[in-house]
This record gives sequence, structure tokens and C-alpha cells, in this order.
Amino acid sequence: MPLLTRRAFLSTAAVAAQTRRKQPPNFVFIMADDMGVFDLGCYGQKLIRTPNIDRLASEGMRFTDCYSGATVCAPSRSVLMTGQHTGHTTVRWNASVRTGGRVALKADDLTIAQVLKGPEWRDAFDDTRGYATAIFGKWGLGEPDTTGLPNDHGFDEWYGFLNQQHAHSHYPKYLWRNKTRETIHGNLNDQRREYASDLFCREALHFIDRHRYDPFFLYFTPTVPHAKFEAPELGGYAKENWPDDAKNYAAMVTRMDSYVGRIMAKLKECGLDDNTLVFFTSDNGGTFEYKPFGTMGPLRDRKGAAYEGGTRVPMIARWNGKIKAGSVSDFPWTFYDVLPTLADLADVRGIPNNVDGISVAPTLFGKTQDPNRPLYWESFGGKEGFHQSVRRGRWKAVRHGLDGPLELYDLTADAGEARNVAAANADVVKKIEAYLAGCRTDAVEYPVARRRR
Ligand SMILES: [Ca+2]
Repeated sequence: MPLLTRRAFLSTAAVAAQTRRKQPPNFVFIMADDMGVFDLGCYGQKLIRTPNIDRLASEGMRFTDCYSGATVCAPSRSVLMTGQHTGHTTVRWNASVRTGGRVALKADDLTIAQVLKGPEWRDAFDDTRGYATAIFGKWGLGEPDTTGLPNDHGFDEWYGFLNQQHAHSHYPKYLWRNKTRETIHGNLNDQRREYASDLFCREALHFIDRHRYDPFFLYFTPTVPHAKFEAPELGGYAKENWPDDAKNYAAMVTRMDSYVGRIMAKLKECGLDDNTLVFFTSDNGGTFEYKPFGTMGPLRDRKGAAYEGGTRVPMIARWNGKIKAGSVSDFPWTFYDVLPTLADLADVRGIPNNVDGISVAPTLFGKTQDPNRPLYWESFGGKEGFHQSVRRGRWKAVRHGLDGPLELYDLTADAGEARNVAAANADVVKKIEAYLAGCRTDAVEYPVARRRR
């Protein structure tokens, strides 16, 4: 990686000192799958009920301008885990552009879980720091017998789907428990008795119970409300005059909400309410199409796209007594900031120097950070082919192909990215083009064709 594209981690010592205590904080990172920003009551949803997530927002900080790591699943998770954007992280699309096969994290890719274990663990596999780590749900960053397995990337405990196609069924016949393939007997012979996301929630509650005296990092990533649209029960939605998919989708969102309620109740029951930072988000932009729900709000396009609909996600951060209850922030940040943020709050030193993100802890505690820091995404395939997006302050830039013309949108005046104002803002275009020139490296699995000039 060229030296210029590396960004050294700047420790915000003051913030770390402020939060330092005998026991570092616990982190619970809850991530829905394909949920849209506007599916949640706290973002204006009227038809789908999400009381627990709404309460989380009223007790914490809600972000209006937060972004996933990528426009689709696997790369977004790679960005989240490595703290590198899609121009640097190992998994940049759901499949290799070269072979069509799955791409796994490399053995030397360091994840949040490894970072929280501390340098001692990385160097000597000596678990001296004591952060207990778990992921329950969807991984997407390595198949069996590859270098990309959760247990080889800092997670003590893992239960769920390795493969994203496998995750399309909510009643799987097996799931992975660490490196063992575990049969789900209740789903054999066409039975549908074990809903995968319910199992993940059960594991999450059990994990919190067992680790109430350890600092822990729980990455809870159920597969709702991703297609296919099937919920174990429709509840109050059964009587609605909606298409079946819409009833099931709403029930899946509300089921996700119930998991949040159960996790919050468990944290309280274990006396961890004051020392646990809980995040809620979604892994990429929404995708469900039923007009009355308004899943995409005013945003242009949806999951997979370069425009705001591809990457804008809900984000809530709640930490009782630390983060101001009921606050709202429009600070633009994204998944590659999560690793440096958690490392900062846990007071972990020596995070990888190839991390692209910054700690957003100051924002969480009500301080102001530079809103003009550029944020970067790249995507491959789909109807748009290779494309790049940049958010910089009020501006959003989109480019199709490495040497395509830059489209520019002013999000403050045009949330739906309908009017390309590049021609009238040559200075902004120039700045963003200069940023784009040095912000990424090529990757063997994701070749990008350059047009002949
Ligand atoms: Ca997804």
C-alpha cells in the first residue's frame, strides 16, 4: 500500500482518559441486514412498529448521516471488521470480479475483535487483555478452510452463517458453531421450527449472561429483514391489507426490534447498563419495495447503488450516562470509523496503521469534529459497473469508471441527488478528484478496466 494512502491513527488521548476506568466498557454492535433508514419509527416510519429501537434512540444519540461500509453485504462487513474502506479492505464486493468466487479475509487482516484483544494477543496469542469477543449471525468473509474464519480473526465465539447465499434461508438445516457444522434438527424434513435470527438472539443473551464480569465485544448480526421475506409470525400485521411480502417484511423488522429489547433487558438485568455502549445499524442501504412503508425516504436508489440509497443507514449509539439522551447528530461517519472508535474507548494502543477511519468518540460525547473529512466507497458490478462515491461535507460525488466524469450533488438542497451541479462547482470537483487520485489501491480480485483516452 502506498505510504500516501495510509492514515496513521491519531489517538484522542483526552477522550480515552475521560472514559478510562478499572474495567473498559463493553461494546454491543447490533446490525440488521438490508434494513432501510426509514423503516424505524425514530426516523419517521409510521406503519412498522419498532418501539425498542425508538427507545434506544431516545436514550442515546441518533445519526442522520451515517453510512455503511459498502453498498452490499460482504464488503460492508469487511470494512466494519478491518477499519479500512472499500478502496483498501480485502473483501470489496460480494464475489471476486476476476473469478466470481468468494473472497476471504487474509490471515494478516486484523479485525476489531483482534484489536480489542490488544497487541499482546496478536503477538503471542496471550489473552491478557481479557476482552471476550463473539459474533452471532452472518459473517460473509470466509468459507470453511479459508483464512477468513471468525475464530481466526479474534472471535472467541462464533455461531451463524459463513456463506451469504446460505443466509438467504431463515430456516437453515445447519449453522456453524465455531469450526463445527451443527445440524438444526428442527428444520430437517421440511420443518420450519428454528428461525435462524431467533437462535442468534438466544446466543447473544447467553453470551452476555456468561460474560457479565468481563469486558466484552458482542457483534450481533441477525439476517432480518433480508429476503426471503418470511417471519415466524405476523402479529398485528396479519390483519393489514398489504401484500404478503410487506406483512412479512414488517414482521421481520419488528422481530429485529424485539431482539434489541431483549438485549437491553439482559444488560440491565446483569447490571451492565452503565458500562455498555450499544450501537444499532444496518449493513447497507434498504431494498424493500412497498411504497406505503417509504423504506428509502427521499434517498436516490437503493442497496447496491452509488447514490445515497446504497449506503445511508440508521445508526444509534446509546451509553447510559455518557452519551446525551435524545441527541441527534448530522456528523457524517461510516463503518470504517467503528474500529478506531472502539479502540479509543477501550484505550487500546497500537491499532493497525492501515486503518482509514478515525475515532468518532468526540462526537459521541457532544464535541465537534471536522464535517468535511471525505468518506469513500467503491462498488463493482450491478447495473452501474465499477463506481465510486465520496461524501465531503454537504457534497456527494459519484463517478462511474475510474476516468468517468464526476457527478456532484448538494445534499443540503437536493437530498434525492436529482441535480448534477458539477459544472457550477468546479473548485469542489477539483478537490474531490484530487482526493480520488490517491485514495485507493488496486486489488487482484477486483480488476478495474480503464478506458482508453
Ligand atoms: Ca445486506
